[in-house]
Amino acid sequence: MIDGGTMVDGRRALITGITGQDGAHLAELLHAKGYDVYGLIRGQNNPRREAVEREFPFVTLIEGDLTDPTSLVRAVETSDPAELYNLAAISHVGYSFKNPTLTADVTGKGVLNVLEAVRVTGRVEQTKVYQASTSEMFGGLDYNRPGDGYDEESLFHPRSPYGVAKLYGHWIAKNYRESYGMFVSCGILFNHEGERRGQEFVTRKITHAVARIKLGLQPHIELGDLWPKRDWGYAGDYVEGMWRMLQHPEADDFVLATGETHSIEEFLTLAFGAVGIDDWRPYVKQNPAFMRPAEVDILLGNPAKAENVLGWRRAVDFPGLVSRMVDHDLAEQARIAGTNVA
Ligand code: NAP
Ligand code: G4F
Repeated sequence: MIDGGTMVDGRRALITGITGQDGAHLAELLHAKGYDVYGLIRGQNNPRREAVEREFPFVTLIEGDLTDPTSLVRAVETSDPAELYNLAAISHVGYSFKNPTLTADVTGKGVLNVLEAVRVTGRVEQTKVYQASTSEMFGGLDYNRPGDGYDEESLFHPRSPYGVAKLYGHWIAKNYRESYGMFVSCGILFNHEGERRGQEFVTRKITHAVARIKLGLQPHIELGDLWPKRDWGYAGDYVEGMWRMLQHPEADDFVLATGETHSIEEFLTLAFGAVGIDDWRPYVKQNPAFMRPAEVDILLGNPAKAENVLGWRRAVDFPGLVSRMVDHDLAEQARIAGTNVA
């Protein structure tokens, strides 16, 4: 088993998606382990740049975009990474229905651009790559129910432009493993959340609104469908799993999940309950604008392989996840509003 506290002083890592939720958790983790951390940042004036520079002054930022192969070659040459974590993507499923071509270019073909940057710079032997694959590739359809949980052998049937693009990324990563012997491991990660989650995702949208409703700052929240079920874990636990995949002697695919599934209604019950509101229904309105042309009814993962082979375990459970997100948002909203939370 790999020791979770291993120090690897001076090893270089490049993270794409440094401004995202997982990028933040991973930068913190790798820095604590002694890595020199580089981050790919896009745009001539990325609004999140200042926050990254403030929170992670140890990260060297390199400008680049997943759709610009030359910029990726430069990023790889500059950082010369032993480990490259490809986290960048258009990652919002609803947005991918509205911008399917962009999603294909970034979330799908962008993976090819990253792999090619490693290959054409002659780093097939020296750079290990982590590809951020997703449980959205499974789809949750009637003929393909998760049973005891989707695992690495389960069928894929993606239900969104995002899921389809990710499936391309997953297979091109496996293809580079098989064709060139590149060390590329794919983490098939189920939903993972936390206080750094973007507010466009349902969990953070809910905990942010719950805090504001409790403080009298907003009257209600508008959501789409409430019946879908997800296997929700904590992002801090999942980046540890990503790192473990690249320390394993062989490149492979691994599911990271909690093995539990809960509906959005259950999330609402716990989140409102955490601020002393027993009945959430008066505060929730349904708005078709937040519904999707095709929905993934249920996601449930089986993390047995990652647990047995990598020694990975999630630490935060579902109630613990909801309460830490609500507590964080309550404190943050109270601070912004200048009130005290008892
Ligand atoms: P996130 O918070 O949405 O972050 C996405 C990152 O991608 C941001 O840093 C964004 O940077 C960057 N990005 C977007 N387009 C780009 C482009 N064209 N070039 C370079 N960077 C670009 O996502 P996350 O939750 O951290 O997830 C990390 C990865 O894991 C994603 O690939 C996601 O699809 C995958 N995943 C996530 C989950 C989950 O539950 N969180 C589960 C399975 C898989 P900007 O600041 O420029 O927008
Ligand atoms: O929070 P979500 O947007 O996450 P979703 O679609 O499961 O995707 C996330 O997890 C994937 C892993 O399975 C990642 F690959 C992906 O990048 C992303 O991180 O939506 C969760 C559920 C859906 O069923 C959605 O229809 O919540 C439902 N929902 C209901 N009302 C809503 C809303 N989702 C959002 N974002 N906003 C709503 O108002």
